[in-house]
Amino acid sequence: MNDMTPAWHLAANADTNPDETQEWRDALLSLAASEGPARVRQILDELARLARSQRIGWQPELNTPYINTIAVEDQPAFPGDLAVEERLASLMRWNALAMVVRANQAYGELGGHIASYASAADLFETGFNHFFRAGRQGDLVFFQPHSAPGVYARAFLEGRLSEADLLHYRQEITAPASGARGLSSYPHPWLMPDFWQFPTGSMGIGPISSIYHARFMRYLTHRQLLNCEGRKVWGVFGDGEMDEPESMSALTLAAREKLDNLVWVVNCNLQRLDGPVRGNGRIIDELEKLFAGAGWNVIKLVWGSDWDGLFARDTTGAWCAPSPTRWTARCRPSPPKTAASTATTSSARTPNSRHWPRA
Ligand SMILES: Cc1ncc(C[n+]2csc(CCOP(=O)(O)OP(=O)(O)O)c2C)c(N)n1
Repeated sequence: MNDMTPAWHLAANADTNPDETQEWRDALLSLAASEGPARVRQILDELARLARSQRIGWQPELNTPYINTIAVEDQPAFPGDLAVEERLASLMRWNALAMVVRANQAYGELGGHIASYASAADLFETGFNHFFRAGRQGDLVFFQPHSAPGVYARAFLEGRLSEADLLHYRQEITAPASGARGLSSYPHPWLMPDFWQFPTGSMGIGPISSIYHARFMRYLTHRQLLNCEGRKVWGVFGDGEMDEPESMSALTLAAREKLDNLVWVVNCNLQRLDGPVRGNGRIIDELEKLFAGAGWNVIKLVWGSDWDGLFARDTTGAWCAPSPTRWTARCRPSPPKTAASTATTSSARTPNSRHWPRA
């Protein structure tokens, strides 16, 4: 707290008995050290139940610490060649940028939101290389619309698009005259039927469609009309898109129907094309509360592995405490599994060291 802290806040959080507080802290830490986190969760649940029965009026926060949900020691070995994947991602970032800049040079009004893909490239590549499964019995993927240039850049490296195609980004009408196909600005199966599965350019439609697709796939399987077991619906969306009422409106349906065939990856790049980040809050915290409250299993990816060394030196937990007076929030377990999951991410990284264990 500093001198600017309003008086009411001080009054509400003032510790009336610091020694007693310390005793409770010590008790909890010693329980964690001797019996482990499961026992601590049990005790905290019990105390919460007791507080409710006494009408104490306390409610646990829905936020977990501002750190990655999966601890470094729980990460499996990386099932690929990280160096090669990073090199490929760099090539794609570059080609996506070159494609958009060239279109803009040819026609000044053509842009391409290159920062969207720049922030999402690693998420997409991880999906393409390790999760998304193609084919008629494969997965369904809803791509963050403004990241389309990166998907074209990948298709170019795979030989599915030519250089001439890339030279006609957002020029579908004139492209055929040059023997090329035009590339639509955003994912659009009507304009590029053999390329995109879903149109996502209209904010909010992709998220809600992904939920209903996952629901319908469940229905088909249950009615024995089509076996969709093992197939997943993936949605990569921006944090700005989460502002759309459509994005949020079916979250509880997904949880209620236990749609564990649905995974959303929310790319929290804090960009929001046409809107500022709200107040002093943290978007990852905001979204975590929303999704957890709706019954989703939230997996946060906040820090890249270059931060591991710094976290390892934080022996008191000071780094991830939400505020000095609310230390217990550090001990809250993440909510149990439910329907689907969302990962939030930032691209905070520095280029040199890599600590991710290799397969
Ligand atoms: C229904 C609708 N309203 C408005 C827009 C205009 N629009 C384009 S991008 C964008 C915000 C995108 O923010 P975010 O989802 O965070 O993506 P990023 O900034 O990473 O590209 C908006 C509102 C739109 N595409 N669709």
